[in-house]
Amino acid sequence: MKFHHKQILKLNLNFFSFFFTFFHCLTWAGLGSRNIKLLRKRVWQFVPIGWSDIFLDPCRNFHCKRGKVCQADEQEKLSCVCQDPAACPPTKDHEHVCGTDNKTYDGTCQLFGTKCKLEGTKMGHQLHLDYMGSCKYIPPCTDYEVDQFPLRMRHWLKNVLMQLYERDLDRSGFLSDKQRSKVKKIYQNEKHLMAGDNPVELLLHDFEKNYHMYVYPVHWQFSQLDRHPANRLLSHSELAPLRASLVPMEHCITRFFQECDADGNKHVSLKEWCHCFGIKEGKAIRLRGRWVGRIAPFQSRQRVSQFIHRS
Ligand SMILES: [Ca+2]
Repeated sequence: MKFHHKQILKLNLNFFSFFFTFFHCLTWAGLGSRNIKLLRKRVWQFVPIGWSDIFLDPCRNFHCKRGKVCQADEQEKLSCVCQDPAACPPTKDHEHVCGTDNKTYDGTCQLFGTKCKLEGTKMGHQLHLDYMGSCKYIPPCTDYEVDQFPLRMRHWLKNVLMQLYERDLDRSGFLSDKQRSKVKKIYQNEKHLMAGDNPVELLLHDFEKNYHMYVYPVHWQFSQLDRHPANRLLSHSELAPLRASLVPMEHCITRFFQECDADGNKHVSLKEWCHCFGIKEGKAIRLRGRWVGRIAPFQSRQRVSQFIHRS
């Protein structure tokens, strides 16, 4: 027998009101709240799976911060308690994460559950998500590499936007109208440097020659990150999603963001961000050393799509 969705809703409401009335009648009849709870538990054993979540779960609209879960006490008073790391849902290999304690966790649930359990301790305070993926050796970032970094990253940001634009042509929803019209200008400019294995010299030359094409991607990435709250300042946790995705491929990103916070107030302002990418200052960034050879991860088109897929 097929039910129309309105009929299903009506059935659900009838079902809910029946139990609501039934349990209240029991209270009036003098049955203790403990007995009612026991009876309720027995009754719900026969309720179809999923219904109890909809009608019974008092936590359904109660939100807890990362690492915590909602719990109802005997009086159905709600509170947030630490997620038991052992009770996290199973994950796949690609969902593993590396903590700042250099331990691999099965997923963010396990990491933040562990952090919560350590709350109040130095270890808990220091534990953060370091990067996505299992822990591995991350080589230190040299002065030479950190100098190259903004060239690669702003070129990469430009190509992330290009790919979003291409995807938007097939199936809209990746970019807003305003973003689409801004990226369209870069996309249609025949001079734009394609993603690929570009030498550092070429990236620098392109940046100096086509500076205007890099301004929007740098601003765009800032606004993507500046959400909680949107205050033109990037906190450690606002930077974390980008940093955590890129560390395994770009080991300089941590040092880069640290140095970007020029006044050392633990936040990267829009001004600091732009300065780090050589934007607004008008010209290319200051060079500390001679740049030779070819560059690594950011140039790869494949890695750009991996990043888009992840985010
Ligand atoms: Ca912010």
